Amino acid sequence: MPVEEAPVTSASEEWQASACILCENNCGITVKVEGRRFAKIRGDKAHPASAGYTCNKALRLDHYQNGGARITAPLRREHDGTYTEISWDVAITEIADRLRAVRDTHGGESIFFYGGGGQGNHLGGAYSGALLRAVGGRYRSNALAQEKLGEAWVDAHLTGGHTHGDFEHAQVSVFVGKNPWQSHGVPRARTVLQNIAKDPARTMIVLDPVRTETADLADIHLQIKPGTDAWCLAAILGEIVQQDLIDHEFLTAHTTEAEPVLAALRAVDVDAYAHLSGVDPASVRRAAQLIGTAESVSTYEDLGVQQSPNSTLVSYLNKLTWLLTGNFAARGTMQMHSWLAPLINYSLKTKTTPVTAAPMLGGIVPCNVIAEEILTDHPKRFRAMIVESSNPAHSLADSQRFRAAFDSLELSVVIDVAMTETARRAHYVLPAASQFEKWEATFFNLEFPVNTFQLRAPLLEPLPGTLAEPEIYARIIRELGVASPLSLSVLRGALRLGRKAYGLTFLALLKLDRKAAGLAPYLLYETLGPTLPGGARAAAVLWALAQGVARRHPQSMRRAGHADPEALFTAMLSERSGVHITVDELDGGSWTYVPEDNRPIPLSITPLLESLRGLDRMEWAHTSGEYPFVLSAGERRAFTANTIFRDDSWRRRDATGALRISPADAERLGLADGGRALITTNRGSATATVELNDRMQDGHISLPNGFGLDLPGSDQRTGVAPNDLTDLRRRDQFSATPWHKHVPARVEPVPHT
Ligand SMILES: Nc1nc2c(c(=O)[nH]1)N[C@H]1C(S)=C(S)[C@@H](COP(=O)(O)OP(=O)(O)OC[C@H]3O[C@@H](n4cnc5c(=O)[nH]c(N)nc54)[C@H](O)[C@@H]3O)O[C@H]1N2
Ligand SMILES: Nc1nc2c(c(=O)[nH]1)N[C@H]1C(S)=C(S)[C@@H](COP(=O)(O)OP(=O)(O)OC[C@H]3O[C@@H](n4cnc5c(=O)[nH]c(N)nc54)[C@H](O)[C@@H]3O)O[C@H]1N2
Ligand code: SF4
Ligand SMILES: [Mo]
Repeated sequence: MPVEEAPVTSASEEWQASACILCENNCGITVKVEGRRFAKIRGDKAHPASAGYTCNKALRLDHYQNGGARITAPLRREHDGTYTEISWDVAITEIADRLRAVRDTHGGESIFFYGGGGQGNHLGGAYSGALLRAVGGRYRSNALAQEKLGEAWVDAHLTGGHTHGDFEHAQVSVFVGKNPWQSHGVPRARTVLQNIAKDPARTMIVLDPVRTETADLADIHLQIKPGTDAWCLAAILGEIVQQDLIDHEFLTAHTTEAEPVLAALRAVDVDAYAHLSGVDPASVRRAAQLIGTAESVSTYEDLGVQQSPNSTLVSYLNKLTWLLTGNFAARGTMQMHSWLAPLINYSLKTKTTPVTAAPMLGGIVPCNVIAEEILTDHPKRFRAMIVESSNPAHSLADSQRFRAAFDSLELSVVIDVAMTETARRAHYVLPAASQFEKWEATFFNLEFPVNTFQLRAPLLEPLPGTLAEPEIYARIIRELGVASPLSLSVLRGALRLGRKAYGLTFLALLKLDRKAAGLAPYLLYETLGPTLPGGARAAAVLWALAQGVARRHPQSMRRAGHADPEALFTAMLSERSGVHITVDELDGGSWTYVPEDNRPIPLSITPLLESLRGLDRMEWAHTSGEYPFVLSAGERRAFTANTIFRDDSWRRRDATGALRISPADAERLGLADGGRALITTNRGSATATVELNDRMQDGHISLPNGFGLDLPGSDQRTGVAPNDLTDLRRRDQFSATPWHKHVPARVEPVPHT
């Protein structure tokens, strides 16, 4: 069946709806396109979540679309390390042949998938599972395995799923290792933060070693020593329990196993733990009093703790602050939400990785073991890797180790828009159409009580030579010849009778043929896809996801105005600025999302309670005489955006990604503002421009994320690639998430040459 062409306006007077692709908020934007340039970008007032809001970065998106470094033909790496442009047909045939060979020799499980979407694009990734199944693969990972796996495991124990704060209404808002002023994560973050700061009846508490822009707006800034959150949160919880600020009614009605938790917290020496974390016990007590007596509390934990020592324990303690005080499932408190497609598997049944037997929390291979799963002679090692929409040679801890591992693979394929650090080492590089050249969407649908979704239409024709990911996956699967032609023709036949017949046939097929279940996205793409209007073939998978919403949350879906899944699907296809997928009651509505096994919420997590009890014996400092500083390697700043922009000129400030250091440390070391410093860790060294910054405390230094790219035609990097300095062995004991924010380091002046 022919694929229709997308209706594309390449030189248009019209404002076209789309979204920003730089962080999980995906604020709606409208764009005026001139030729292939984004002449004007504005916040989209019609967007159901962002309502016209954007931060400074969205207006720079032309640097993503037209910033260079695009690839326009499939590339094959030759023996001498050079790349040859090949046709799509040749690329697909060769890749399918080589995948087949790896599968036949070592088993499909040796084929490993990494990525499947970044900050703005998850639609392609929805089809990647079909390719993995087609080759018999089981293992995959992505950036969430560098941040959220410990938190997800704690969530799986407690509420059984992801929770999100209601910062619009919370009386007390707590940010733990999170700087929403710069990094967002909270929709319309700057407005929300300013509203909290302006309102005398509302309070903000920030735990951060840096006096961030968010901390500037806070009522209480607990400026802890880096890496000591576990002690600080234990002290807050200790005070809550010891002063009996807990919500007994909530605990009795909605939780079990509280007693071991309360006993462990009664034993906490509040003053000692506050001192250990470098803060005044009086501030800790005030924070505890506020959290314990507020009408509503919402918290947000992020990389400052999720990429630091004790991260899984800290997630647990953070969640206990709102659970023990009954701040769940009510206005202003922590809420659960619907999913269109869950990003993580919230299950306690944990598989392990094939070589190092690392627990795969959330069903995902932890990033820090990937190199170890490859660089070994173990028969079950990964032999092939497919990377999509991700740049692990830059973003994984210990770049040297990852690169050695990647280079040793029998087959590596990178699907990207640009010639990234990872692409530059792959056997094959497949050029993707950009996120503004195809139908695209994210599954960052994490809001409550109104959860939204936006299917974005292409703003421009694909750059010649590029393809959208669903088409790339489909071509490889076709070449592998794994889907039964009979299934495809039965589905097409049923579809001619209408979507209802199609749905029933699909279900029957999935029951009959287990292989079909694994290939489902591909089958949808091949059958339903070509019938969708405007060339929105990639949206086929949304049809199945809409069925899932209707099955799991029928009332919430109806409250959002969709009578049935077909209506939801139609709305997703046609509303260019996005739709409400579910609507719930602020008070109590969250409980419908708590799985039965988690009702009542079991509060004890035995191994984490053991860690909590062991805090008084635990070493908190990881620095040494040789490496006396704590380096936060990868801070979000006004002009960082992961490695999505590959064009340094997008930045208006901090062009070289300065090393921030306190004025006192700088003076002691003889470093001048604007001078150069050499930063050394046990894994490498790098030089950076120095910025004296009184937001930093002594002993703590920071470098921004996303710098240090290897751009074509230049052997000069701008700024430091943070993972040249990190060590994959420094990782959480439960989730193996990296300690990017806690890298022991040394700093020295670089003499002028
Ligand atoms: N501008 C911008 N925004 C982004 C991104 C971007 O690249 N640029 N990336 C997006 C992505 S992928 C993510 S995951 C989010 C991340 O968003 P955030 O987690 O907010 O980002 P970070 O700046 O990495 O870290 C947050 C804070 O942790 C603090 N911190 C460091 N060490 C510690 C510690 O030991 N304890 C505590 N409590 N805090 C500590 C840092 O000082 C910093 O202020 O941002 C998203 N938004
Ligand atoms: N030291 C240190 N390391 C870190 C962090 C840190 O704070 N410190 N943060 C970690 C975190 S939280 C994250 S999220 C990761 C992010 O790191 P990665 O997951 O590696 O992803 P990004 O840097 O966001 O890069 C996105 C990639 O997608 C490509 N791309 C863009 N659009 C498209 C498209 O339409 N199709 C395809 N196929 N590709 C596209 C871009 O060119 C780029 O290569 O980094 C992690 N690494
Ligand atoms: S908050 Fe800023 S970076 Fe994030 S999606 Fe919105 S405009 Fe883009
Ligand atoms: Mo991230």
